[in-house]
This record gives sequence, structure tokens and C-alpha cells, in this order.
Amino acid sequence: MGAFKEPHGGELKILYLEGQAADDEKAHARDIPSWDLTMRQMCDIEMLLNGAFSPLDGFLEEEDYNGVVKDMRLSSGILWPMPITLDVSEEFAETVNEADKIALRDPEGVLIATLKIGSKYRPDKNAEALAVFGSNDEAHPAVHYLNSQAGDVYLGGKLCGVEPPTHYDFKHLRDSPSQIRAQFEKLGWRRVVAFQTRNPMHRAHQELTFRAATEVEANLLIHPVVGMTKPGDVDHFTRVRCYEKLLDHYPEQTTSVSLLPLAMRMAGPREALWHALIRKNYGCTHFIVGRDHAGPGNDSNGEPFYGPYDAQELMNQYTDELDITMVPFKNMVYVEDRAEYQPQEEVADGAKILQISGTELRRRLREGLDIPEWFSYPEVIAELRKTHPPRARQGFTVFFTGLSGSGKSTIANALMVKLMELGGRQVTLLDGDVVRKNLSSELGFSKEHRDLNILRIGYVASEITKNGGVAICAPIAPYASTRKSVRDLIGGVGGFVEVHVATPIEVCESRDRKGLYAKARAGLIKGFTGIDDPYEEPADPEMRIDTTELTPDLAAHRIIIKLEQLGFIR
Ligand code: PPS
Repeated sequence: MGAFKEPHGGELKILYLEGQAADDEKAHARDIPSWDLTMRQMCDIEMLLNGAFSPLDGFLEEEDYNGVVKDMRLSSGILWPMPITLDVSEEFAETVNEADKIALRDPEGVLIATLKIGSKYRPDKNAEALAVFGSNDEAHPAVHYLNSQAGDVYLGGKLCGVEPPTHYDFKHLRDSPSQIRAQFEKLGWRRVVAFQTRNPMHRAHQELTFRAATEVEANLLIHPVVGMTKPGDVDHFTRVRCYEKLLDHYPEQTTSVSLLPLAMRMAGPREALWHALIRKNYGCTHFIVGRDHAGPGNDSNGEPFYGPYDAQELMNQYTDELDITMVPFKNMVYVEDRAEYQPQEEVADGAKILQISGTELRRRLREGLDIPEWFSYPEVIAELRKTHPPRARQGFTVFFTGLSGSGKSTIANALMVKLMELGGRQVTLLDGDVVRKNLSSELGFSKEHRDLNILRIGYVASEITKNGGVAICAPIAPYASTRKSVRDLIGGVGGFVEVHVATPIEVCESRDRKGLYAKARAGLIKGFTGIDDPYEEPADPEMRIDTTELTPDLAAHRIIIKLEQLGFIR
């Protein structure tokens, strides 16, 4: 089982074909069914093909999948904690069979690899969520992904790589496992400790990583994830510019940065094991595991998904099999009297400690407040401020949701006019009816079509928000999971304010401006929201408005006040 004993050595499963074999495969791929890889699959396939996921040689077949989900083991017995699966739609699955070969293409249609289908199977997603993530709560980003984005059929089998996924950004910082191993050899780095991160790094991280490297007498590889991280994280372009600035603060020749195109699952303890195995493949000998490693935050009851040291405990259980040594993270705090960072457990009793949490940092960025030099380097903060201006200069989306006739459109119109009167940003109204005439004219009201409609609105709103404008959306948006997808999409690029127009159905029905409720009651319209199609009430919207007693003018005014409170309007 201990396949990778040598530092910077051991077998890497690199799955690319070369020369004529690659050309032949390309020619063959023209005549076989083709699957367009999703963003997450693009990350996974890059790591599979370049050996970062060794010993895997393709997407998991059913037997391996079952073993990984249940016991974190492939059918060969080798430790592998994370199911790496190719999920596809029902429609596509129906067109292919076991033993067929399919072409896997990037979003532009470029052939990345072919897959010989070894097994086609239907996963029990609930069981997968419970076993791998320890929960089926949709507040967990990977559970949400599994339920709302992943296809219902998995295709497993061996891959033949034809072309690596293309990256146009930070080319000088992107290295495959074999390239990193070769660099370590060349530099004579025999012991290397890797640091995993999905966040900007500040002084505490610099202190921690430097101490970790010194403690185990190793060089340091800062190995940030730039594939997919938690929705709402700082984008990787900003982070990488921050890491480059940080590098100047380590002694020369001791530390390097390389970017990891991983799609994180935020699976806490299992993810820590997975991260360690990946770093072993990149030739590292040590791996830093901190408090709440790859933690997804709190569940829908406000409780953390994993205990703060669960990841370290799980790592300890598998020490013998890992072939990479954990360096447990020491929580570093700034001790004011000493004007330096120290591990928390070494701080003298009564000494004054200063700390700024991630939430507090975001607040200060949002409000344009001071961020002290003891916390971070000015050049790092300057980079962050470029892409995270105070809220008054950010774009935002006001997303109305509610029953037909609840008053969404009227309030949305009033809000638009009030915002235009205030000036400062361009305002776009994406009203339900208007969108259905333009963006979504071919769609009906099935669950699938409604979801598509809302995701289109979300996409347009996210582009507007990202570019500093205001998007006002006013669809029914009856399904909670789709609204969450839109929130995740927009929350990462600007403000998202969900307004539940909670006018009771009796009031909406008594208004019945378009006569649709009467038709729905008479059975002339099928699947009408609130009558014979569900409306899932938002659990935690930024605002709830009932228009039974409130005029549109007053409702819009209340929203303006909320936007002021949130800092979007000054
Ligand atoms: S959704 O579910 O969010 O995609 O709906 P949306 O795009 O907002 O469109 C809702 C408007 O379409 C009319 N309409 C229906 N609504 C609900 N259910 C059914 N079956 C239906 N058929 C047509 C209705 O006029 C909605 O407009 P509003 O402005 O909400 O009254």
C-alpha cells in the first residue's frame, strides 16, 4: 500500500498519450459520443491526467466508488478518501454503454481526453453525502453541489489524456507534480512542507508557515487552490497577486509558490487526507494541517459541520499509510507587548493578544476602514482593496421572490426609479414577465424550465453586479435550492439582497390582476405556483415584505433604508 516511499519519487500515474498515439486518439474521437466537461470536472480531469490524483487512472468505477465512499479505500485496498466521479445527465447516459469510448471536451470543444466506460451506475447521492461529508445538509457546499448540480448517472473508467486543460493566467506559477518534483531535485530541496490555502495570507500565516518549515528543517511550498473553493471566497486572481507579494517576506531561496487547480469539496477531515495524498504526489514530505482544515462553516442549525481538530485526528489514524508527515498547525496570535506573533499556547498569562477574524477583515474592507500593519502587509492589503472596494462602490443585486400577484414587479419598478434618482450606478430591472419575453421566451413552467429561467436571471445579474451596477430581479423563483445557487453566484462578486415579498396567497388570489389564479383553480393552467406547484419560502432572506397593508412606495423606501444600513448606499 505504501506506494510512494521515496521523497520526490514513487510512481506517478501520468495519463497523457504522446506523439502519434495522441494524434490517433484525436482522430478517433471525432466519431464517438462527446461530453462537455463541467467546471469541476475540468479541475478533476487535470489532476487525474497529470498524476496529482495518483494512483487513480480515471474516474471511479462503481466498485472503487463504493469502497471510497464507505471505507475510503479503492478496491485494491489503497487509501483514497474522495470519490472522483464523472457525473452526467440522464439523456447523455442513455446514449452510451459500458465498453464504449467517449470524448471529454473542455467548454470550447477542445478534446482533453477519452474515457473507456468501465461502469455506468446510478449513485445513492444521499448515502454519498452522509458518508463523505458526514451530512446531507444543503448548507454544505458539496452536498448542495451533489443535489443540485451533479448529474444523476456516473461514468467510470480509464482515461487517455490528449491535451492538458489550457490556462492563460499565471502560467509561470502552474506546475504539474512531475515539474514540481523536478524543481525540488534541481534546487536540492530534500524535505518540503506544503501549505494548503484558499484564502489570502497575512502575517499570521507567514509566521506559521515559516515556523513550520524551520521546525521540521524543510523548505516551504505555498500551494494555494485556484480551481474551485468555497462560494464567496476571494477570487484566485486577487489571491495570487497577494501570495506573490507575500513571497518577499520569506528568506530568499527558502520558499516557493505554485498553483493547484483542485476543486475543493470542503470535506474537513476526509479532505485533509486527500490534500495530503495530493501533496505527496507533488513531492512534498510534510503537510501543514490546521484548525478546521477545509471546513465548510456552519450547518443550517448554526453548528459547525466538523470539530476543529477532527482533521488532525483522522490524519493521525492514517500516519502509517500516508507517506507524508503532518505538521499540526499552531494557532499564531499577535502579542502586543512583544510586538510579535507567537503560538497561542506559548503566550504568557495576562499578555495582551490582538486578533482580526476573517469576518472582521471583510467588514473593514467593506467599509473602507483601517487594517493595521501588525495584521497584514500593506502591499497585500492594497491588492485586496483593489478588488474589494467598500460596499458603497460595489455592485449589488436585489432579488425579489414571491407568489404571482404578491407585488414584486410594482415594488421593483418603484425601487428602480428611486435608485436612479439617487444616481451613482446603472440600474437594470430583470422583471419576471420581461425576462420571459426576452431571455427565456422558449421556457415553460416545469421545474426544469423554472430553474433554467432563474439561473439565466442569476447569470445576467451576476455580470451586472460584478461590473459595479445594480440588478433588480423579480421572478417568482419558487425553489430554495435554485435561489441558493443564484446567491452563491452573485455573493462572490458583489452584494446580494434577497427580498421575500411574503404577501399571503389569499391576498394575491383576491387581487388576481391577470385572472391566472381563477384559471388555475378551474384547472385551465396546470402547475401554477401556490395552487398546484410549490412555493418554498425563503428561510433567511435579508428582508421580508407583506404588501397587504404596505404601498409599493413605502415598500421600496424600506428597501432603500436596508441598502443604506448594509452600506451599499451612502
Ligand atoms: S419562475 O417560476 O420564477 O420561473 O416564474 P416567473 O418567470 O417569475 O414567471 C411568472 C409569471 O408567469 C405567469 N405564469 C405563471 N406563474 C406561475 N406558475 C405558472 N404555472 C404560470 N404560468 C404563467 C404569471 O403571470 C407570473 O407573473 P407574476 O408577475 O409573478 O404574476
